[in-house]
This record gives sequence, C-alpha cells and structure tokens, in this order.
Amino acid sequence: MAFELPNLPYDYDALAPYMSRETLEYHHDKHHLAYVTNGNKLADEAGLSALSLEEIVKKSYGTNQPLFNNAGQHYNHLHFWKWMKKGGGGTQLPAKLDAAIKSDLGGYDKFRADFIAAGAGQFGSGWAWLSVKGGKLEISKTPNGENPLVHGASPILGVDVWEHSYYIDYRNARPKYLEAFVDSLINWDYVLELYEAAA
Ligand code: MN3
Repeated sequence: MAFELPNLPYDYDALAPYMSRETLEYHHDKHHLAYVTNGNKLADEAGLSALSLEEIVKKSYGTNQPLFNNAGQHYNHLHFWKWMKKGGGGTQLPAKLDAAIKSDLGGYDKFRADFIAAGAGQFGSGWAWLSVKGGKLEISKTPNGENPLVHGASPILGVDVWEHSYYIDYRNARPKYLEAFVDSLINWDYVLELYEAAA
C-alpha cells in the first residue's frame, strides 16, 4: 500500500502560539513528505510495497534500516498530526482514560511529569510515548524513527522530540515545548479512540 502524505486535520495557524505555521509548513510539507517519498521508493526496492504500513514497520525493523527509518517516521507522523488539536491538552481527559492513567500510572500529575521527562531525557532525536502493553498503560521513549509497535506495544500518544518539531518556536528549550504539548495541544479524543482499539 503506497504511503501518502495526508493533509493536516486543521489549518496551519490552528496550533499557534504553541506550534507555529512555519513549524507546521516545514515539518509536514517537507519532513513528512520526505519520509513518504523515500519510504515508497525503499518499500518498492524491498518488494514490500503490497504490505500495510504497520507490517512494513515491523518487518523492516532490524533488517532494513533505511526503510524502517522512513516507514517508522511515516507511521509516527500520521498519528502525530492527529494527536494535536486547537484548544487541546490539559486535565479534561475522557473519564475512561483518566481512570486508566490513575490505576496504571499513578494519576494525571505523575503521567504529565513522567511523559515530559521521557521526552526531555531522550538523547538526540526521537519520541516519547504513551502505549498499551499487556493491557496496561506505559510511558517510554525511543530514538530516531523507532516506536512502541516494534516492542510489542500499541502506541496511543506520541510526541516528536526531533529538533525540527520545536526549534523554530522554542529554540533549544525542549522541556517548554513538551509542557505546551501536554498542557495545550493533546487531542485526548484521538488518544481515547486508540486506547479503546488497543485495550
Ligand atoms: Mn518529525
């Protein structure tokens, strides 16, 4: 199945001031597009282009690094755009997620601190995640384009901590970007949708 660049699910100005039009134009129109273009070429060369994106991600992990990098990043960014919305974030979580975060992660405040710490503590490029594994929520971080799918977990929320995701708006202040993501951008309805599909 050929990879395609989706349109953003909101206007380029929708996430300002937390994420600017300029960041979204570079991040979506250039970085994500490059993963799509390169991923299609490499999947064709590997004879894997008939598989689903998830299958390509899992199959290329540890066996075809260039394909994995691009397919993984395509998967991550497809969800990343939907993990944000105008007026998102904060403590108004769907009840079901709030209860799961309470029982599995020690409550919202601890989730917030641990998720931000995972993103801030990822050395170099990568992602911080909230996933379902064995029926329970867990927080993790991965380098580069890697994601929890290849570790037997189902990602339900992720934040991109590559510099291209925050350097225009926050320069080197990655923790400030992570705080803004959690407090003002997370689309909890989409997180709930993935949680219900995974749990
Ligand atoms: Mn990115």
